[in-house]
Amino acid sequence: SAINPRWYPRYHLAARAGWMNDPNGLVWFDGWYHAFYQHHPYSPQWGPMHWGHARSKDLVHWEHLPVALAPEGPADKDGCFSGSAVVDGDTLALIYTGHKFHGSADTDDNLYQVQCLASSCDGIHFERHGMVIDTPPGLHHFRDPKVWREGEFWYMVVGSRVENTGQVRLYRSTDLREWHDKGIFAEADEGMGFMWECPDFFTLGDKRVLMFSPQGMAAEGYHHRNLFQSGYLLGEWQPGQPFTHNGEFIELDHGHDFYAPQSFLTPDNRRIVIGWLAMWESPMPEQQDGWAGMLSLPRELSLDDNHRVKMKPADEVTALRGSYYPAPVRDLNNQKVLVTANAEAVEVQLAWDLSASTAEQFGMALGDGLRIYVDNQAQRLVVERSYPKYSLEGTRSIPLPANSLLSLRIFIDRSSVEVFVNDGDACLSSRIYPQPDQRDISLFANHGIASLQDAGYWSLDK
Ligand code: DQQ
Repeated sequence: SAINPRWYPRYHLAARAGWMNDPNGLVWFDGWYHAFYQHHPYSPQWGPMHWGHARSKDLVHWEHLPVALAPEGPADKDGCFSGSAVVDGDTLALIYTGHKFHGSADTDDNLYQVQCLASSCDGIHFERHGMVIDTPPGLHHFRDPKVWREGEFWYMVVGSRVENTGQVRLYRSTDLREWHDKGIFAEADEGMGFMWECPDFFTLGDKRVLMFSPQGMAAEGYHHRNLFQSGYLLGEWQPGQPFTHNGEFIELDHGHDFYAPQSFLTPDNRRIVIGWLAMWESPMPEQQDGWAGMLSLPRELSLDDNHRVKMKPADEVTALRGSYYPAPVRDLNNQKVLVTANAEAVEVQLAWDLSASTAEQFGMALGDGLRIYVDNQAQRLVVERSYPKYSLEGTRSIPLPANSLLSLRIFIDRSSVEVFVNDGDACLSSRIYPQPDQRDISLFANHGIASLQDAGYWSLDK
């Protein structure tokens, strides 16, 4: 049966039906990019987790494949939770968390999370090998293994909770089956969360990056506004040792809906990240249509001169571009100008000259529900959603860049928006739920002038 097209993405990966959360096992294997994901195929709600599966030649056109892992037990009888993939010789290995309760599922005391292995020669059919790391004594939350190769060893980081402190643990192996406990890799300081989910560890430029998704960081001003966050610590590492970080936890995305990102390397050594475009507390109105959740665009990471991680759309994303339509406007003076009607799958490019823009607010609107605008008084770039019918209202924002150019690449795909600021300096990702007659894009300036150096859009999904 056909899926209701009103919110189902045209160029992002979503389950054909049912529920999706975290991306898992992102990897290049035998000529294909593989994306697995947390999946409940039987309903659009979270349930016993399976690994959904898709592959792509170019990271933007995806082919769905059969479910790769199902919770068949004994080690994973209540769910195949998040994990990663590595290429081991001719085989594709998946390392994931077996989730199980001994007794009733209403208390963490009965919860056991163990790390499991599965492998495949064709990248489609997987043989499960069961548990390779048991739950350490006294722990219950112990999940989301990320494995990488360095020198002669495999290493694995695993997220965990020790009482009320988030932790990452380190393991080492030569064969992916027998693992040695190398102790605590990193641990939350005061206020940094009670559980660290989905740790990932990699080299970027001359730094090491620990990317993870902490639960339990309190909102503070404009920071940590979602229920859970995703971000990173930068630091140094000697193989086998704990990670030493310098500086604070920095959020990777500043929108309403981005969680549990995972990274992988392309054959030409770009570090790409994909996240879940949803948040646990989100109302997810697409559940009415039998599906929920989508993955973000692939995003390339780099380190800037100030040692901040930049995140911009992977080059492959431009392959989606169809025709380009320049916007019929340069300067706006207290007015609103229609750019296009019925924008379902578009990339809008805008470059504002901030020093020549005096308007109190100026930016782009999609129908009555979404505005992406500069608040000149607050000196912030704001993403504002207003879908009261679905209890989705409110803003996320970032400070304006120090230079006078604000350039935006805004990707709309029916029920998502991803805003990339100044070539990767910041990103805001949110889910949106416009009605069919609320898809017109306009540019506006309120109370004053706004000056555009560039404005137009591409139709996407070629
Ligand atoms: N989702 C998975 C867990 C992970 C969490 C369960 C993060 O493995 O910790 O679906 O969203």
